[in-house]
Parts: sequence; C-alpha cells; structure tokens
Amino acid sequence: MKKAWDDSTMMRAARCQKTESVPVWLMRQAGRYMEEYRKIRERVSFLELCKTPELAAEVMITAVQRLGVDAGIIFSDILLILEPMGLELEFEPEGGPKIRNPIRKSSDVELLRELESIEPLEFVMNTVRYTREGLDDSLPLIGFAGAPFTLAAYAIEGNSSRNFRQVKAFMHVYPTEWQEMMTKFAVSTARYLNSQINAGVQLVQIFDSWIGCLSGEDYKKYVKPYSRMLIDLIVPGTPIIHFGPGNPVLLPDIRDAGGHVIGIDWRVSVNQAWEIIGANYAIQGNLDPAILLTNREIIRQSVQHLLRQVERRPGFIFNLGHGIMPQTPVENAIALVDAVHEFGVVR
Ligand code: 1CP
Repeated sequence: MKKAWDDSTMMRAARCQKTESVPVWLMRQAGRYMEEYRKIRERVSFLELCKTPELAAEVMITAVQRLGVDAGIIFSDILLILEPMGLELEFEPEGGPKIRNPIRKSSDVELLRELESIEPLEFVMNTVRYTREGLDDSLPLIGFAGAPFTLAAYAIEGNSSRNFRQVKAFMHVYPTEWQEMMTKFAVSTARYLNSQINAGVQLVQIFDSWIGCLSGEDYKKYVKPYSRMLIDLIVPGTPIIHFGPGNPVLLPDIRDAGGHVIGIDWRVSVNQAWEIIGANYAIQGNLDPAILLTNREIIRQSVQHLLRQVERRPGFIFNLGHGIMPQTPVENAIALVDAVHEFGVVR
C-alpha cells in the first residue's frame, strides 16, 4: 500500500522529481545543542541512549517536531557496528569515541569479524520501528551507516583523528589485509542497512565523513571498490544518499561508487557540484554549519543565496554540509528550517 511519505518532498527530491517546495533536514538534528537532549543525557550515557530504542526514538521525534524538518533520521551512531565486529567501543564523557583494541598490525585484521547476524544490532531495528511509529506518516525516516573507509579510520586510529596517518600508512603497507578489512566492512554494512530497510526506513545515508583526507588516486584504488561493493549490495528500490565531504575533487568518483543523492559540503557550490556530478543526480547540502552560530538575518540571507543557485532544479535536499555544532542556538536551527520553507517554494 502506498504511504503518505512516498509522495513527500524528501522522497520526490531524492528521486529527482519535481516538488512544490524544497525539503530540509539537518545532520545531527538531535544532539547536544538541544536542551531536551541534554536533559536526557544527564540520566543516560550516549551508548545507553543508543541502546534504549524507546528513548532513542523519543529524542529524534522531539527534534523533528521542534524543528519542523521534512525527514527524520534514526538516532544512532555509525560506530555501533564496530562492537559486534569485535572492537571495544567507548565514548568518553566529553563525547569522543575510543576503541580499546584498535587494528594496528596486519594480524589484527583476522580478529575483525564479519557481521554474520544482525541480532546484536537488533536494538537499532527497534529504534527504526519505534521512530517510524511515532513520526507522522508524511515524513520519511532515514537509516544510516558509516562507509567502509570512515569505519576503517576509526578502527585503525582508535579515536577521532586530524591527519589520519595510521589508517593511510596501513592501507599502503598492508594492501592485502586492507582489502580483507574493507570487504568485511562493505559486506557487514550492507547487511546492516538492508535490515534497517526491512525494519522500516525509507532512505539510507552512507556517511564517508573522513574521505576528504585522501587524494583522488588513493580514493580510486583503496576505497571506491568497497563503497561500490556496499552500495551494490543494498536491495534496490530505496534511495541512497552518499555523503562524502571534504574534498570536491573526489566527487566524480564518489558519484561513480553509487547512490542516488550525493551529499556535499560548503567547500563546493551547489552549481559547481551539479556541473561535476550531472543533472540526473539529486544533491543534498551544503550550508556551512558555522552560519548557524550567527543570527537570524544572516541565516535567512544565506538560505536565500543558496536557494537562488538551485532555482527550480528538481532533486535538491537542503541540509548542512556537516552536522550541527553543539554551540548552535536552537532558535537559529528553527530559523533555518523556516527560511527554507519560506524561500524554497517552487512556483
Ligand atoms: O551526547 C553526546 O555527546 C553524543 C554526541 C553524538 C550524537 C548526538 C555522537 C557521538 N553521535 C551522535 C548521533 C549521530 N551520529 C547521528 C544521529 C543523530 C542525528 O543526526 O541527529 C548520526 C547520523 C551520527 C553519525 C556519525 N557519528 C558520524 C557521521 C556524521 C558526521 O558528523 O560526519 C560520525 C563521524 C560519528 C562518530 C561520532 N559519534 C559521536 C562522536 C563525538 C563522534 C566522533 C566525531 C569525530 O570523530 O569528530
């Protein structure tokens, strides 16, 4: 049976169809910048929150209603898949992730387990179900996972990194083990995303958040085959958003790796991106999240400026180029969503 969300602006834009207005949602729309979220986090740790589906659903539904955005995303994290694959994951009190047994030697790759069964991540499927039940039928729900490279970066570095020297060294020094590890991530992540689709999400987003640290050549050789493997394994029919920020030079290869919507950041303009990627792809992005630290007037002008570039082209999803910063005043995020709804009406 057709559902109201099938005809939503978000789904239509993802399929590059015409919409009467530009859809908008924000990466990290539920998070520390929101008081309701901080209240819940006083009681439970971040990992507990992710593993308590009723609460995770509540956090996202509250954010969606507060902001008035056109899509929800499950409240979860790209790193959760690492636990059942054999890595010991923690989040430090200030929020940063830490892996207690990172992959450093070639023999460590053998200890990384392919995710054979989705059972240990069943709590994420329950988050999908509860969030879907609580969201209005007109709003699609997005599932997500990390792309193989970004997962490998955390698995090898063991925490957030600035220069990614260990992951880069690993892929050059141990190409065979790298291939083995990236294949495990691709296959496991496809299984995970297909389960989210089965549980009730309408779109999936693949976050390759740290890909911008690579050269075009290294992306082609060490990453692209595995991102493509992952995307090719996703059951057809669900729009895929492929987000690979940081280095616009990579965009043609990111596009070729797969996905229906390409997520971009502010380092490239929407028009430049469309020129590079091609008009038959949808684009998601790309306001600099720092703009949300300014004021209502600047936010409104920035939204107008961005939407002027888009004009009436079908296939645009308004978002930030990266997640909302914790310092963002909630009223600024609301002002952004309102401005997109006001200026993004397609006549
Ligand atoms: O309470 C807290 O301090 C936790 C902060 C937090 C939140 C709210 C983390 C820790 N993860 C999340 C949720 C989250 N993460 C969502 C769903 C909520 C939403 O979008 O509203 C999503 C989609 C993510 C994805 C995610 N996690 C990414 C990709 C997105 C991006 O920013 O590029 C990455 C890189 C992570 C890892 C992660 N999770 C959390 C932290 C602090 C980090 C590390 C970021 C870093 O290395 O700098």
